[in-house]
Amino acid sequence: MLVSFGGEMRATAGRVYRNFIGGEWVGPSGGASEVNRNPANTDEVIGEFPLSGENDVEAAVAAAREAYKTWRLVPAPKRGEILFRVAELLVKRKEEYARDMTREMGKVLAETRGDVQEAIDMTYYMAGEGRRLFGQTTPSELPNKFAMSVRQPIGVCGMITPWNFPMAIPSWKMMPALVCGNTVVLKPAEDTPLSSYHLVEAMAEAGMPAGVVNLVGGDGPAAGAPLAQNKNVPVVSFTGSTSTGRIIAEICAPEFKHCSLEMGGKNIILILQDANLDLAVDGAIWGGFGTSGQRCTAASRIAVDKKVYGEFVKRFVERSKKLRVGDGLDASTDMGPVINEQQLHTVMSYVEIGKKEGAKLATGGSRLTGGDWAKGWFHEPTVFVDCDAKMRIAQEEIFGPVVAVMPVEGLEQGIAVANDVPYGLSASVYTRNVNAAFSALRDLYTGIVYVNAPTIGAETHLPFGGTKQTGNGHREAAVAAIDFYTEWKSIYVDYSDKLQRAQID
Ligand code: UN1
Repeated sequence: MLVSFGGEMRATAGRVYRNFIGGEWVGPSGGASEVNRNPANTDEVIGEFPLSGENDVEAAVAAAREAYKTWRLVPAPKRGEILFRVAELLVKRKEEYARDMTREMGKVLAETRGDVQEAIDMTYYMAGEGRRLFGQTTPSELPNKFAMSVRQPIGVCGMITPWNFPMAIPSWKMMPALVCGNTVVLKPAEDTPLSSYHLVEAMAEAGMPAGVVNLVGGDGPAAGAPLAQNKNVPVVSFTGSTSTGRIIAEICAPEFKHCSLEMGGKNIILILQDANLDLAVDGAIWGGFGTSGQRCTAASRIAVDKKVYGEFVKRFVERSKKLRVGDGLDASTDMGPVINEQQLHTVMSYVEIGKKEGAKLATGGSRLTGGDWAKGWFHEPTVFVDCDAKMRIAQEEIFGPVVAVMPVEGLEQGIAVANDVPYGLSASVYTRNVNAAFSALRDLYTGIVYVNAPTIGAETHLPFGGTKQTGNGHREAAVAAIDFYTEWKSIYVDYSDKLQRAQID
């Protein structure tokens, strides 16, 4: 079979993957598929994946709806036991899945291992929740009356996930939903279907009953939108861009669907005059260029106290220049490619915007071509210095290896700059002054704050999410996820054998 790739016709090879609906691996009803390629070497085919449409989504939702009838009644500890077995399989296959993930989306092996590990952590955590899922008991106002509230599942959850954490994020959504007794239809990012396939395969093998988890591959408009729209899907969870999140929110609004949105970020590292600069440089490199800057938590802005600005810039730029860009499977690589051609062009266009705005390009700024880079979507680690906080490169999410550095006059101005963006996911402050650290913790208006650590590296048992246009008030992970995937039911049991009237007698 020949497919068009950037105008060029190439032969496909590799395995043909299918959707997972009602416990069966089935091809998409329209028969369409797409060939996925390694962003570090586009000659390498990852596989052929389904491009599904509304019919496939309908079938998956119907299967999930049917399965919900029984799954919701399975005791939560038993649901947790299945999740525990999923985690055990992921542990066994971590290396294999991580390698496939690097081939599929480019980030270096150490990071894809971390991605699988996040899925493992979340799965074990939610397996344990099967024996908790705590409600509340509370005294009644009346004698011989018992009062409590319990969590109830909601139904079929539609999940639309991004390519940058292709196993971690689907697990953040699916595991809490499932342990609570909901069933799931997952529509993974079209750039990274393989990791979701692996995750769902492990879930099926661990004994998840048919229809409890369903996987439908495809793109946003053809498969994601019908999933969010489906009237039998009362819960929608989405991670991705703010513009797509707005569309999802609009789809969900008329039916008042439960809708959780995790969207953009413009996260800052704030470096105060007393900071340990070696530590701050390490943090800025990892936060700025980890996953090629393609994290919603990436440290894409760095504000540095003027007193240490020159020294920080010198060290940070030196280190950025030394980063080795290449294939993430190569142990000597520090930074892999960006995900695809379109993302590469977005990064390149922001470099032009930065130059036009008058930011000073201190290193990087170009696509990497030729040699080992000839067949991939590589871009240099790029640092703009002397930026103004109002510049577009310091305000807008780029989702690539581009960092904007700017001088600030102390803590107060640093916090004002930090908060003056449309997003509020993560922020970090480097200082050894306990008063400054606590002031920053209080005043940074974000969902996550770090002290003396970069903006990335959230753990699965703390709430994850952001303020302002990063989210819509919900959080993922931790007990916050249990809150999203359940509804409270308050229960009153009167054992007095007579009519007792609350608030009247
Ligand atoms: C994301 O970029 O969408 O905190 C998630 C972190 C990771 C998760 C990032 N644990 O950077």
